[in-house]
Formats: sequence, structure tokens, C-alpha cells
Amino acid sequence: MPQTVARLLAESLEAHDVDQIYCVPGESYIGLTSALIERNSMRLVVCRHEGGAGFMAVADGRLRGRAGVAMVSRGPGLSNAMVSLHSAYHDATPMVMLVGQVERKDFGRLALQEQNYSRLLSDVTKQVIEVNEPEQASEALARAFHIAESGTQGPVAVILPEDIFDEETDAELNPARPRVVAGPRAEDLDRLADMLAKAERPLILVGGALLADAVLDKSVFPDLNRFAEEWVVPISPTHRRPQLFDATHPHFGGYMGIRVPPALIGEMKKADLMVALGERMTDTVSQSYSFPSAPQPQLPFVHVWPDPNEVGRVWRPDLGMPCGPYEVIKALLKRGAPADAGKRRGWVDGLHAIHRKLLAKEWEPTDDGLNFAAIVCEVDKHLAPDATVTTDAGNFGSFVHRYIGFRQSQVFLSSVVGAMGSGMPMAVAASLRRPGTQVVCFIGDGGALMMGNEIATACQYGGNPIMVISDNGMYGTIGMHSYVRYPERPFMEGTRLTNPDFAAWARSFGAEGITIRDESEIAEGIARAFAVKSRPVVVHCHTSGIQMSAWRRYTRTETLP
Ligand SMILES: Cc1ncc(C[n+]2csc(CCOP(=O)(O)OP(=O)(O)O)c2C)c(N)n1
Repeated sequence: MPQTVARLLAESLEAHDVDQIYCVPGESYIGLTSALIERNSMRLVVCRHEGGAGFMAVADGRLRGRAGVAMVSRGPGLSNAMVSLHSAYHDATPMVMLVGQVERKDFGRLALQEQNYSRLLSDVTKQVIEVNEPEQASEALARAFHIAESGTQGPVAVILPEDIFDEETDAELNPARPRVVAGPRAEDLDRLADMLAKAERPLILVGGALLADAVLDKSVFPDLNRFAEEWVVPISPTHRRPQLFDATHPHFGGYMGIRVPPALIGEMKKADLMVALGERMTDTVSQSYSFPSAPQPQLPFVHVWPDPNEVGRVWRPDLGMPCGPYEVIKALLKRGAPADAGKRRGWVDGLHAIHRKLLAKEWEPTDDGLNFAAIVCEVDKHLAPDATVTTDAGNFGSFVHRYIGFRQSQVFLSSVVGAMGSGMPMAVAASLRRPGTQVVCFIGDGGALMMGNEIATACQYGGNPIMVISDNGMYGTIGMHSYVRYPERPFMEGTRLTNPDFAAWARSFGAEGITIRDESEIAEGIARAFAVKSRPVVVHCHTSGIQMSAWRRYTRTETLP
């Protein structure tokens, strides 16, 4: 029976298990909106900024292991959403973005808000699919989900002209395509097992593709732990993937984040083998292409990533395995550890000891505002085993990574590529997706006013994230870089911010607002925040400008206000 393209698309979204779509409405896709409302099978979350809607879809993609879906209008709407596409593309996060387009008869005339999406989005999406034939609408959607979720996962944009929705079509619904996962080749596995058996000081990095596996399969974490213990190897989660391994597990070999502290990286560099399991590898993980050095690693390097285009793209691995990382772990477990794996006990213990020392909850007070370390450590005391933590981009995040010992049962969400504005929308999405659990967003005063207005979306849909703002009165990260690179030049004016009373700002949305100015107010303030539960909370923390990160202080304090 013929039906409209809009109805067919709504059915197709359902067939892909979509139950929630983040959007900012637009006239260019109103036909699809009304079909979705008529069908009433999925929640439309109406957001305040397309970047916010996009980041919520990114978070949804990570939380469910399926592409999250955002729907935005043409031109200005899509332009606002681009930051989330950029982030999802770099972070290899599955996402489908539905984008309205001008009517087909007007293509190429520079009609109102017309853009050429194939050109515009070519470097921020895996693919742009323009749907100009009603018969192909459902097939296009199935293709979009498949591309977003397979190989190197990422965002796909589906472009839908305004006049296509009410057209009728006989086309059948195109069901979801099966998930495809490549396994390791037997000879590669032999080599890996041999390299691992011979290594005395191996480093095992675990990254985003393994996390994606873990969301879909509950046995990933137990098997990863068993692999660490039986093969006696240290496990290092990579940049912004800290929950891949329990921080207190004796095989935690140190967090391979951005700028690993000297004590740890010095020891890590004694490794005689590096295996990247499900980590694409970037400059952040590799300490600016120095470990492993690019393009020729200074130590034997094995790269496991589910896409042959990535394995060997920047680094020349000794062994490249373009397959699913969990497939490799399962295969190694089946094979069994070498009899003398215990020879690596000292190496594992040594790395772990350095990591535990770095994790110690020690900090010095500051007299120009709170040391954010004190806030983060207090929050950590309240975090439940199933809590979600999100961070925006900025130096305040270094305290989170230094002082919170994440667990595999917790969820951590952030823009791996470091897009400001991501933290709060991700927290809103987590709060809607995981009702009844704690969700905490750490954010700077810069990020808070970039996309923090999505707190309105949380209020509207019953989310209750806690937004912990580090207000140091500046874009601190940039101030720090400026100070480090050009110490003789003034820098404050280029980074200084005049802020609102964030607690009053929160209350104006209907959220709870709490202010913390002094260390003596921390315990009570944070306890109050966790007690609220029924609505979002903002904790406005007046933090130090001198303590610029968890690892650095200014020494030339005379340039600060
Ligand atoms: C969308 C976006 N714009 C700009 C930047 C560059 N940037 C990185 S961190 C930062 C400052 C963040 O300031 P704030 O949120 O106050 O946190 P702080 O660094 O002070 O802790 C800026 C501007 C970015 N990463 N993303």
C-alpha cells in the first residue's frame, strides 16, 4: 500500500530501534516531525541549540552502542550542529543526523538557507546521503545506520528535501542491517601471542572501539580483566576513556591521557611492546606523536582497530590487525597465557604503584579561590557505582582525571577531541537515558555559558544532572598556554571573563543553585547537591586562577587580578 515518505521514514527509524530523537524544529523537515508525532512511538527531545541536540545524540550513541539520532533544520540549524559532527567524527562515535533541505525544484538556486551538504560536511561526516527519490528513503536510512555503526564508527548526515515528505511511495521498509565485526586472522593472532609471550614489559592500551564493544556485550569487561590477570599485563585506558578499567585494579597500568605526568610516562617508556586494543591513536594518546613516535614507532607496536584504512595510516605498526578488539581478547583467552607470564609481575606492580601515587587525593590550598581538587574529591565521595560523569573541555577536567578513580560500572562521557560545549548536553542526555542514576557534569565558566543553556532541556524533560562549575573568571586553559609559551607578555586580557551569579542563573530555569566560595562550605554544598534528585542542580564554585590545572600553578602571580 502506498504511504507517504514521512510515514515510511518514521517506521524505518523505529525499525532501527530509535526511541529518542534530539532536535531543534525547523520548517524544512516539518513533514517528518508531524509524521513522528502522529506515530507517537519515540520521544522528541526539543533542545535549545542544534549543537546541544547533536551532542545529546553523540552521548546517546555512546550509551546505547547504536547511532544516536539528531534532527536539525537546513542552513543555520545544520551550521549550529557542525561542532557535534566534528566531535563525533574525530571520536569515532556513531550518529545519524537528519537534515532538512530546500525543495528539490529549487536546488542550486541559493534558495533560502540552502547549502551544499556534500561539500560542507565532507570533512566532518563518514558520508552525506542525499535522499531525492521517495523510493530510496527507507533504504537510505538503513545505509546511514550501517555506515555510522560499522568499521570506524562516526556520523552520517541524511539530507531530506522539504517537499519529499508528503510524496507517496510503494517502497518497502528496509530493515536494519546486521552488525558486521571482523575477527583476527589466525596468522596474525599467532604473531601477537608470540610477541606478547616474549615481551617482558608490554603496555596494553585500551580505547574507544573496545568501549563500544563493552556497551553491547556485558562479557567484555570480565574478559578484559581476566586477560590482564592471566597474561599478567598492565592495562592503560586512553584519553577520555578512563572507565575502561577499574582504577584500583592491581593491573591498572596508568591512564594514557593527554600529557601523562613525567613519573609515569618515564616508566611507560621502558616498555618493550605496545599493543593498542581498540584505540585509533591520536596525538593526544601518543603524547604528540612521540610515544609511539610517528611514523616509525620506537618500540614494537601492534595496532588493533576495526578498519584497515586506519591501521597503518599514521604509524607503521609491526603488526596491524584490522578487526574488533574484543575478538582479539577472546581469542587470546582461548589460547591461554604463556607459562612464564608471571615474569611480568614486577613490571605491572611498578606501573600500578606510580599510578596509585598519582591518584592520591593530595593538594595544596590556594588563597585566590578554591583549589578545584577539593571539590572534585568531595564529589567523588558521593559517586555511586553506576554514576555517569561528563566533562566539558578545559583545564578543570584535569582534576577529574587525576582525582576520580573510575570504575567499569560507571559511565564517563566527554568530547574526546575536546569540543567545549559538549559536557552539559551529554549530561542531559545521560540523565534522560539513565533516570534514577546520578549524573554529574564538570564544566568551566567558559563552557557553562557556551552550551549550558541545555539545562532548560533537562528541566523540560525531567532530567536532573548536577552541573559543577569551576568559575576561575577566565578561559583558563588558554591563559595557561599563553603563560607557558609567552611568559614575558601580558595574557589575561585575552582570556578574562565576567560571569553571572551561576546559582541565581540556575534558579531562573527552575533548577537548584548552590554557591561555594570557601573550603569550609564544600562538604555541605556538595551533599546538598546530591540530595536534590528531583531537578537539575548547579554548583557554582569560585575557583583559583593560580591553580590552573591539577598539575600546574602560575608562578608569576603578579599578572593575575
Ligand atoms: C568550541 C571550542 N572553542 C574553543 C576551544 C579552545 N579552548 C579549549 S579550552 C578553552 C578554555 C576553557 O575555559 P573554561 O571552560 O573556563 O575552563 P578552564 O580552562 O578555565 O578550566 C578554550 C577556549 C575549544 N576547545 N572548543
